[in-house]
Amino acid sequence: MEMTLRWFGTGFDTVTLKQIRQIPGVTGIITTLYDTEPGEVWSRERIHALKEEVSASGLHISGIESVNIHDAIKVGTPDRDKYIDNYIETLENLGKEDIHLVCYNFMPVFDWTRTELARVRPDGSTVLAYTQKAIDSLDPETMFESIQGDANGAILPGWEPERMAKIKELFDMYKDVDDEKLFANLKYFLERIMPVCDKYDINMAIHPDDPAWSVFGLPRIIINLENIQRMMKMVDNPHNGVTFCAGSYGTNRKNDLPTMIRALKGRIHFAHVRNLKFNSDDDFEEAAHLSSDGSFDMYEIMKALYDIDFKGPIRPDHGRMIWDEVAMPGYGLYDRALGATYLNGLWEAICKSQR
Ligand SMILES: [Mn+2]
Repeated sequence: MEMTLRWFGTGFDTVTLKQIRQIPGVTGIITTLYDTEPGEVWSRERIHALKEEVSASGLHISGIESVNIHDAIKVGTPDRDKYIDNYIETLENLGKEDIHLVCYNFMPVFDWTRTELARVRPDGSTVLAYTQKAIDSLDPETMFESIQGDANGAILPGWEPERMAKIKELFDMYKDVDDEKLFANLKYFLERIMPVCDKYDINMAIHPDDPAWSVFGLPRIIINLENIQRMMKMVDNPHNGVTFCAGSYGTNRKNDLPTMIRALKGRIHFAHVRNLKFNSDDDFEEAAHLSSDGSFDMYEIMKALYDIDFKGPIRPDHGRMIWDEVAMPGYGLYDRALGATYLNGLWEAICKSQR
């Protein structure tokens, strides 16, 4: 595996490439063109400039998170081909710039859902949290306003104000889309992009739905092993793979994370590894990466990745806000640096004990 960190780009991220370069063992960057809209073509020039900026810091781009999918593709509207053509052009430009990993998601309306961005934990750190009770009493159209105040001024990925302004319209677009329709639209998209992925050896890594069940009555399909296997079979190409996000699949306690990892050998192209602390089955908060701070056995997760001979990029995921840092919730420097170091430590111990 290669240890990486997500970085939103100069002007969008409070963390600098110089700081990331100083986290021991982190060599790769997972990034994006944060100011592009879904459906827009990423020019080769801009991708190249981003690459140059990252290499000048002594790091390199290990993958893109994300190239977002236009709603027309997810809904399957008559104009979807135009947006798929644009997506293919973006993939081509990434391929020409020697970038071979693209993370994306196929979630309707909301990229991810939390009900709190700054829950205070016993140690005084703050974390993102979720309770089903809060969701059930929330109007999805006002959810954005209700949590935005805790965002530390950051624009949260998938929660861009322009997007949230047309939330009613978005719900309307998806009103006839159920799980089956969403699967069919994903298949259509994947079949169209696989030739360019084959040509440039680009691994597509779908990110799970977060949380891994339906919220606000919207369809959710990338939620468990059965559905991932269905997705991989319906377009059976090694470039059609997954981002194994422990914190997202782990929201559903029926998902046995190490077992899932072993079952997905060869098709996990990217890994997000983090811990959650469950207070009950439908109340969880994001913990430190350390096993004993949360509910997951992080050793078993890393051991499963080792056992499937995982060679792709891995990154610590959301961190707690600690040491008075002010940053995008989940994406500060300090706790993610601790997470990367801890995961590297587990990995070294696993490698050496297996010799
Ligand atoms: Mn993730």
